[in-house]
Amino acid sequence: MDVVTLGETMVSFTPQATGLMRYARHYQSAFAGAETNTMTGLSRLGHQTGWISRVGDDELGASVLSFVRGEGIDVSNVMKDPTAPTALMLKEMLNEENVRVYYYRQHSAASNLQPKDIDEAYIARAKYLYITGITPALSSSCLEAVQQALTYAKKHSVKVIFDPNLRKKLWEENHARKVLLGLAAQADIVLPGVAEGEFLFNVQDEKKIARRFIENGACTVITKLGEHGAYYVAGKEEIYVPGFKVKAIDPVGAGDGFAAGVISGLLDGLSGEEAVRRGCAIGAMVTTTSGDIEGLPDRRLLENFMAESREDVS
Ligand code: KDG
Repeated sequence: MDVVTLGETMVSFTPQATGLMRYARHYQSAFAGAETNTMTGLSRLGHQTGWISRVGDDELGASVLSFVRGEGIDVSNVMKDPTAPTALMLKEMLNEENVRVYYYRQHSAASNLQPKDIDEAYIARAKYLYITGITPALSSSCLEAVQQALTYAKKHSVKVIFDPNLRKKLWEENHARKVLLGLAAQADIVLPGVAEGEFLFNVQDEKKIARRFIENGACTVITKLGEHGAYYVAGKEEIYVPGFKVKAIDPVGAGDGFAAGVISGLLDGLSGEEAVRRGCAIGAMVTTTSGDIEGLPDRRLLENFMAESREDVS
């Protein structure tokens, strides 16, 4: 296994028309979950991935399982929980710039995830453990499960990659700050956005953000700068990697695609800078389609995109 992760995957419903959702009559369904978005990106590039979770023992749980399995992600460590439902997410597109998200995930099956669901051998076999700040926000047992996975990763020298993925709707801010900083301290590589750096350290500048994460314990920090690319810091190396110019229509899922690109590059033995460049390319590609995973490329699409697209070197 190259990369394993744990987290919740939901069924998402988006009205087909823009405007207040109270008037919506037709919805499009899809799947949403930052961790499985990233595993999908990796799987499309040919990497071996695994997902640890719970889904409800219900029809939506069955659809999540077959979707994730269909993307080539190992689901042998996903349990069907008969005591709780699969979670839902609704996206209200007020207009193209203003999207509101409503979660129906409290007491969901995935929020019942427990430390005992984490199989030590499964983590030990992976090269990377990928975690985000969403799973620990779901419940105290989910937080314990993330910590258990981290403990096993450390014990077996599995590298830990952490995307803080702040979701303010899911938890109280002071608690979130404390937990996210604690997890970032144990990660080898942290992938924050500027807003998360600001939330955690009250600084906006990417150089200061990187410095604070390194003081907090990380070895490598790659700060996402949206269309402008990313700022990579590892040891004495500090590099700005430009973003790719695209016509973006939906930014959601770009960060997950970015993570997939960076991890894929590292798995392929690229330099840190080249891995981040791959991350920027996939992040940009994801924004060109509506939906979180539809723009994730296979190898051929990625190579063509990187060969043909222009980078923002301004
Ligand atoms: O990163 C995209 C995610 O926001 C989406 O797929 C849903 O995991 C999700 C969440 O918790 O918001």
